Amino acid sequence: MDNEISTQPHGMEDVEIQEWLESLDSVLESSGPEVAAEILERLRAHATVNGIDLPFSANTPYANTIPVRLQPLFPGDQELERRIKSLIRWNALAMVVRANRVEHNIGGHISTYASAATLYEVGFNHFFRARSDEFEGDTVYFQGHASPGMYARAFLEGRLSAQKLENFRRELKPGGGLSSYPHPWLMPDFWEFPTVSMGLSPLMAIYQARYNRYLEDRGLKPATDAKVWAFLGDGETDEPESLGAITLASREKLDNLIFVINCNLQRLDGPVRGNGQIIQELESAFRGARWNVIKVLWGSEWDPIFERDTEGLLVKRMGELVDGEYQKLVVSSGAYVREHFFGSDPRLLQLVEPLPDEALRRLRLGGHDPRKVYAAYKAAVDHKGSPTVILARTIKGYGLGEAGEGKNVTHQQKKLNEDELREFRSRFGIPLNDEDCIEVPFYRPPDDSIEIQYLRARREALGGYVPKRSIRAKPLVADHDELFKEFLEGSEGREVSTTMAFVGMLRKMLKDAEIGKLVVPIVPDEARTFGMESLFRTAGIYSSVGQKYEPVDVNTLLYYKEAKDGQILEEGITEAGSMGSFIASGTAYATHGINTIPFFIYYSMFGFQRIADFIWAAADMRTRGFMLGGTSGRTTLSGEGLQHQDGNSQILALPVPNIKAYDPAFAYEIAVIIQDGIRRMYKDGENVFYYITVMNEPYAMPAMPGNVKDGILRGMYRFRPATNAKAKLRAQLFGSGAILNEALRAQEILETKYSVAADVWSVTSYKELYNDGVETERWNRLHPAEKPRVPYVSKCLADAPGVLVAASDYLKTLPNMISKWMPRRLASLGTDGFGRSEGRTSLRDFFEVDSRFITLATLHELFVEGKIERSILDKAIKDLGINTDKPNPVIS
Ligand SMILES: Cc1ncc(C[n+]2csc(CCOP(=O)(O)OP(=O)(O)O)c2C)c(N)n1
Ligand SMILES: [Mg+2]
Repeated sequence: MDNEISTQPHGMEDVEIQEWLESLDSVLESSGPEVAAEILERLRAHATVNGIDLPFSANTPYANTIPVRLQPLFPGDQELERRIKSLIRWNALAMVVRANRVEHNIGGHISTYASAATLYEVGFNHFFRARSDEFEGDTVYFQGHASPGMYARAFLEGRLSAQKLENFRRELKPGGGLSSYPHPWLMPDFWEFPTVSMGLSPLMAIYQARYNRYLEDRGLKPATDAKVWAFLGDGETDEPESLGAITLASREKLDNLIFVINCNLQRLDGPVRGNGQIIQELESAFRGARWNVIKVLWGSEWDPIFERDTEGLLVKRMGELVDGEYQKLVVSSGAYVREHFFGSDPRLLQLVEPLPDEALRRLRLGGHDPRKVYAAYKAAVDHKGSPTVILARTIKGYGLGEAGEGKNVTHQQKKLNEDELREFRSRFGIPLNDEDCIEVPFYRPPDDSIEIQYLRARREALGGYVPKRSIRAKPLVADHDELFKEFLEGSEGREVSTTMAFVGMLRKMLKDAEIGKLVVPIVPDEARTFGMESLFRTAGIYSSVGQKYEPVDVNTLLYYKEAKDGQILEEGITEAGSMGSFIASGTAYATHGINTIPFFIYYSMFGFQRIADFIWAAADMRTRGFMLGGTSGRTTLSGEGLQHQDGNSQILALPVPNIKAYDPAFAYEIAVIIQDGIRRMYKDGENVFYYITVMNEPYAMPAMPGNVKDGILRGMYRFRPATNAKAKLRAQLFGSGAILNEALRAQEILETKYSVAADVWSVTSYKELYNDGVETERWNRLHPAEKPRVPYVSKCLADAPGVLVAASDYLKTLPNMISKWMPRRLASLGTDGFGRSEGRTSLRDFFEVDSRFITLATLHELFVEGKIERSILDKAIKDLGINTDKPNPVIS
């Protein structure tokens, strides 16, 4: 390992090394650590100048970062806190064991919390400040699998009943229960942040901390010293998202951010780095990213041993072991530890000679020692200028003994036998006798007990209970009719894309008296793609340091203006990070009591497809706001090809229950959707958010044809009826987004060339129509005695004559999923398959979604129904120039 301290390089005498070490000690004593560091730095520079090739290392030795002499006094009653913690340990274990007794395999985790209990308890008793009217409070991301510990604490606090605990993981039982993991959707008064999909919460926490600063710099909230704490597993750090944004945190000097990584050296299957050292690996990654790194490796019991070790042998030995060996030591006897750890050098053995084997076995790790943890937390909250990460060593399944402490199987341990329960009870001093304890009852001392009194007093001192979620923002009041009015009127022949139309609305919203300040445009390095550069100058790009340089384009109208109070979050090429900002912004109504309204616009293919799990977390968190999938439509985005052309996202939006997905064609449709969205989310407080696809194909935007608002919002309305409603041959054409224009062109071809009179419908949301149909069916099933309800699609088409043809720039399955509520069979055209780098005309021919193919599909349906001769079809294929031997786009 590169953190080794070599004690005898190249025959150097011990005494020489000793002299160097002693002189450093004396500098340290006489002049302090800063001078000592300065000397070392100078020595390093001197060595480099003299050609000494010093190996690069971002590591410090395998030792506690905070030396004993700088360790603050522990301010709490340590013994009492230990007893409280023991009770929480017991109840957390009881929840899981009981749940699995009632229902085999219901699951739950014991060992994660068992290893992290001290890390949380020191936080709860001394650091986590609650939200209140006066203070925004600290924000805590709890590790998902540690949830039983949070529930068990809330039980002691009197916030959760025994019945709720009894129904852990069975929230559908009478009286309710507790969700397996932190889910604001399921426990909206308790959890704030879903963390169990590993790797999401570290990134979300970083962007949360950054968003807090953004709100301050924009004057939307006062500056405070509130912290964002994120508790992670060491295994979790292998998720690319976990460390993917750490340089943003240091670049932004987010000293309001603290990561606590519970380094129990284990993940689910086994060791995180059996053959390496995860702590050292993480240290170098975070130090390299300029974080303040605090290692909490060894408990106080080690302090006197270190003190005796004047030669640095112990630190050296500690740096030698790989994690697999450490894990083995944890489960071994004191004699084994003596032989295998200290036995490598007689001088090490001498250090521990006075200690009996039992004491060696009980040498605690830093993450289990409240004094060490307190010291680290204190240093972290006091640290200025960069984020802090605490790497705390613990044992997975701490206290489970034979039932799993430190064992590879411990993560999945949900059942304990009688002996194991009794042992756990005794180890943590739970006042239950041998008989009672095997029933694993929940145990809470009376309200007037010293434990409960202490615990409550501590929380009172810190402002109340954590976690707790509440909606603190007041609803908006304005109706915004004026704001959106102009967009209902059409572009008077001017060709604009829906993206341009949206940007126009955004520009206007930014100036609005009520929502102007609250709008948060978020874009991952695509503002120019979407024609948003005009906003750079007017709204400004947020930068915590303002603009330290004269921008190269300063003489142009639309120069790249960064400002401390800039409103746009230009996130760079990170859709995940942008989503982190979207979530922080869209949940500020709860976290901060501020109704910020995020508009996150991005390349649609890099949204649901790439960061769907963040979107899922946003949904869980009841995030509000608008996501805009830009340059969408597989045949509408020309030239970009297979990777960029999106025919998927409207499908991928289907599984997210509370996202409303729209594929509008015209500016007025977007205006209606956004205006209504603001009302629903920010006035009526609905827990929905929006996905709107916008395109870059320019065309004239029509005025809204009468009041079709209801139809736009519900998913479809008749945009242009046939001129000759009495015609013999009839059809209904359904189009969405830019493809609606193809349907309109087909309408003309059909009428002029084939005497088919078609109505054209704009389908703004297949998802809305689908949900309505499914819900109607369900209601009818559950209420057979009542008059059956009719799906909206069926109502719309009840009197609509003729064949039915849909064309979409997304997969054919989108229209198909509502076809069963249509009066007749539906022919669907869509863009299944890989895109091509081509122009729109060729793409729409290739995917068979242009006006020609809509015409052909309509004629074919009429032919199938026996309404026209085949010869008409044959002629149409010729006249329309359709190559019947063309490759199948789905598989080519
Ligand atoms: C994205 C994701 N992948 C896999 C899992 C399944 N999983 C749950 S816990 C766990 C191991 C956790 O190990 P670690 O992060 O070290 O946490 P510990 O329990 O050891 O504190 C795994 C793989 C998950 N929850 N999320
Ligand atoms: Mg772990």
